[in-house]
Amino acid sequence: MQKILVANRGEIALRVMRTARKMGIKTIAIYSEADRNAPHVKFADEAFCVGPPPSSESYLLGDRIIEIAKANQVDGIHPGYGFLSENAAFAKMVTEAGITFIGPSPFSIEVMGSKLAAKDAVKDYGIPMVPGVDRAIEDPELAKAIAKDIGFPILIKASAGGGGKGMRIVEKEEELEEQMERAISEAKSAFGDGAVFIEKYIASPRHIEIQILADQHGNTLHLFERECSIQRRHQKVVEEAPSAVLTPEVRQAMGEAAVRVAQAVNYEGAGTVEFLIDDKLNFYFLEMNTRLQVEHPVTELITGVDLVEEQINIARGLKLNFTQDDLEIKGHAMELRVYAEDPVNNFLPSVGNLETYIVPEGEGIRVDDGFTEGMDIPIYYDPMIAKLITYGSNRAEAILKMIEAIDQYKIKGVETTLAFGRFVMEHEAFKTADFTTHFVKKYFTGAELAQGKEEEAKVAALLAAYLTDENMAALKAIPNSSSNWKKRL
Ligand code: MV4
Repeated sequence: MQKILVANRGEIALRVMRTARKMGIKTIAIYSEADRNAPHVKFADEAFCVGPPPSSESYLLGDRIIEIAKANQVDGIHPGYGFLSENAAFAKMVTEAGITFIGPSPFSIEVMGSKLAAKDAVKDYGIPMVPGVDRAIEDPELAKAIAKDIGFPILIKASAGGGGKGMRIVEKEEELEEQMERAISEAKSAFGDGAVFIEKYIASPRHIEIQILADQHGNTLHLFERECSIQRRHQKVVEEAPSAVLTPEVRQAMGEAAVRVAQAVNYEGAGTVEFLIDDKLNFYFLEMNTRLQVEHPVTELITGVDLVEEQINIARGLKLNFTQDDLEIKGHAMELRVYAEDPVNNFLPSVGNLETYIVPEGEGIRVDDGFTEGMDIPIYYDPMIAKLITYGSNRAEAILKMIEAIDQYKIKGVETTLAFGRFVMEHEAFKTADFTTHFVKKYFTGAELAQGKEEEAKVAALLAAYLTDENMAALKAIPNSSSNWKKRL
């Protein structure tokens, strides 16, 4: 493999290209008109515009991307995450064009894209599942009988759903019929597939996922877990590896279960098997993500494995050059997703210009980003600016390093989730690892940060009051300073 096209943008496009370059592989970027000056375009050896800013007219145009690849002697296409990464039809088209899709087979993508098909595929592999049914339910009377059998509360899920979309909690029998009808019609309009099923609702779980690597020669390994319980409305905000609560025994059992899930669909490449765990550390298989995940760096830091390098080598047909026994967890890694959102204002998107953008540096600090100072954050895509990742010899160290890195990170021009990250890192429940997926909802209102902001504003106002008109004039003579002051006030 000598030339790779990265069918993505932003931080993940850059992250993939860095490894490709390290491996001596040439890189091709694609970009939309909104991303003309983006770092991933500048970094690549060659770059091609695929269309106007909306994803549907650019990054999602599989045909166009494959045409560019064919016209430029590309050997492999890396899809990153999001966009076309879990599109089985795209993976198939790439392969049929004689290009290597750096990811799993269309078959694996398709099976895991349907929760019901996934459950069916793994049913003979001894994987712990949430009590429930593994087929689509349409008849409300049947649903009631099943729900009574499982016990309320239950959860209705859409087979084609993802990221919590189309999920409905049902507390009692009287609500079931109406909720089911709604779930079915929602699933039809959102996914074009009205299949829904029922599971017992695990009320206060933690979200643990296992990283998998599988080569084309039958070797399937796990690279331990990531804990992603700190999320807001199904958007992950903080991830870490390892989880602070798994015992070595549960870790091994989950790792082995995840390997069997991958084997059930002849998985090839990097993948992630998602589980819920309850307060007794019982674990239940949820779904498998057939892509490189946003939070993959925390696994890289604790294992020393470059997951993109492994993806490329697997796609080339190479055998994994390590075994399960070679892998061990060393230290602890923490990741904060830095979004252009205002945590004080209900995480409202805060797009605009990165007037100041200075990233933290130092031992144990990694920043995966796709922006530079002065750039606009486009409104068309995911509002994630960067991933701030820290590493320490233990969890407390990784947390301290994160706080230090947040303090060093200087972003002006847009609101970000940096201060929210600090709130999490300093929270007693987080520090003691006593949390569930309800952490944000339970502890964060926004007022916690608003107070800090008020203080800041007061200081600025006081300072301004002391400034005479002459001082102000002097200040204005310094380029840019007056405009900065106005913004801070
Ligand atoms: C659940 C659950 C409780 N019980 N399933 C949310 C997204 C999708 N991947 C599965 N999800 C859940 N499934 C049962 N039977 C709770 C969630 C859930 C959740 C899972 C992982 C991380 C964050 C979450 C937030 C709310 C609900």
